[in-house]
Amino acid sequence: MEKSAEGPAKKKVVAVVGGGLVGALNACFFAKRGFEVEVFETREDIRQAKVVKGRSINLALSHRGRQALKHVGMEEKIISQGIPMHARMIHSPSGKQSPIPYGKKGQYILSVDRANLNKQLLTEAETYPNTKLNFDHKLQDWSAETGLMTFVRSDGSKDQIKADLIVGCDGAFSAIRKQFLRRSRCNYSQTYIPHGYMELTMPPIDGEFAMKPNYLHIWPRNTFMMIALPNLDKTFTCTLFMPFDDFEKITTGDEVIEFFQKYFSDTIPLIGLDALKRDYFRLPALAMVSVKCSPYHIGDKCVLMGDAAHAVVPFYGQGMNAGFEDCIVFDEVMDQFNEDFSAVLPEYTRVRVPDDHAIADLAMYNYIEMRAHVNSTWFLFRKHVDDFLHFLMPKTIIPLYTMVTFTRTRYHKAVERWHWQDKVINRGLLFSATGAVLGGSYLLIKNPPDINKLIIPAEKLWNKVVALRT
Ligand code: FAD
Ligand code: EGU
Repeated sequence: MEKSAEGPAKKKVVAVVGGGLVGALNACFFAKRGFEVEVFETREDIRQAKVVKGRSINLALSHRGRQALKHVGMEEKIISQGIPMHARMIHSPSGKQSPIPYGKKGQYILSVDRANLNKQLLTEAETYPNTKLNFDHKLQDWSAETGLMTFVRSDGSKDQIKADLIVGCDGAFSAIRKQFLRRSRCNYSQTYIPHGYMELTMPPIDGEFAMKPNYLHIWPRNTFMMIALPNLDKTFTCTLFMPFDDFEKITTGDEVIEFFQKYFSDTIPLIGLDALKRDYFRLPALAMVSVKCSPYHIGDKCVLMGDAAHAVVPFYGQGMNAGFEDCIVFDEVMDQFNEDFSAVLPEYTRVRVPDDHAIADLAMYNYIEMRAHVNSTWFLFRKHVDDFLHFLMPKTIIPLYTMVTFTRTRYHKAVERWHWQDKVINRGLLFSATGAVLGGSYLLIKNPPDINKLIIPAEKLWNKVVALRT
């Protein structure tokens, strides 16, 4: 099923380094424009591999990611293999479950299988005759002066290849990015958080999902947190987030059970006692890193996208979504500047850096907030307050997660608006408080003994609200 690329044939060669989620999608974007696309990927073809190793089994796909898939005609196919999650399901320590919808009826996110998504995108890229996938090609080095790349293969042989444009989609530990760090006026920061994550599988019970399937299940426990997303095979993938120190404190099967008994007791019968004891020790907890850099380009030769440009901690479910949106933004700038790389690349950096940095900050902020004081009661309370304010003033107050998850509002604009909304809310509260004080003073004059009974609870409420907004 070969299809021809749109527009007149162009000879320029675009090398996409990394055939992960963003690399495979980007190959489609460039192929659609008629470039000669060469994808280079370290791993063997995952479509042939028996076991695909790597991070997280499933991911939350939301609006930004879906829009990018739509650009290359893949949205329907991918969503048909995703499981809609219309709400979060908050699990309290006692096992009580409370749903909180993501929004109105049509607003939901999708749980998608990472390996399947990656395979489908590679297969789609291959349907373009002007795309070639090169597996078992690990980028070792490249020259920013000449654009010459050196790849090593598993048999030890080397390949040297030149391209007109190099697109670095090689993930959080990008080899392409290394050349950026050697240059003057390149900014870079990387932060490992103290938490690690571990994935555990919850099998089906009697052939059915062990919990309600159309939810993002969350067990918020301050420093510990667990999240579960449904899979098509009726399992759930549970991801436990916890400080590395605490992971290491648990050394025996009995200690695992004791720990789960204390914090996630409702999941023990669902994951299974023996499976839990075994799986906890199968793989060590994995690290999470946040990476920021700028600029995203070197001259007219090279550009970074996806985790290579901005690895974010997963506490907003936006890493892949942001990387997919990178592809749309680049595509838009290509239209604007007629595919002139010397103009497109700096413009891409200019428009995209503030947004990627904003989502990196938001994800880190949410990590800190969750870790500091988010238990199940607090989580429920906060979301209900946000949703209530939205209900009262639907045009004025839009919850941050709504802007991030269900719109393509530029991430940095979403943050600006969030700060502005906070001011509006605080001012609103100030008016009410001023009103209360004035009213109170009047009452005080009229009827002195009663006022204390009125003011003391009001003050308590006010303090709660202040705590909430900071
Ligand atoms: P990667 O997926 O890392 O792909 C990079 C590719 O480059 C790989 O195939 C690799 O083999 C290849 N490569 C690396 N080095 C070289 C080299 N030298 N030469 C050639 N090839 C190379 N995001 C969401 O949107 N929603 C979620 O719910 C979500 N949940 C997450 C949960 C966890 C626990 C984690 C850790 C992340 C989560 N993310 C989520 C983030 C998401 O996984 C990443 O943002 C996404 O995978 C980035 O895609 P990428 O293609 O840029 O990088
Ligand atoms: C973490 C790991 C709930 C998948 C942030 C919400 C996540 C995901 C939330 C993982 C949370 C946290 C949001 C979505 C999503 C919530 C969101 C986090 C998917 C603010 C596979 N987060 N995640 N926020 O609102 O906007 O439901 O591993 F627990 S989806 Cl940490 Cl919307």
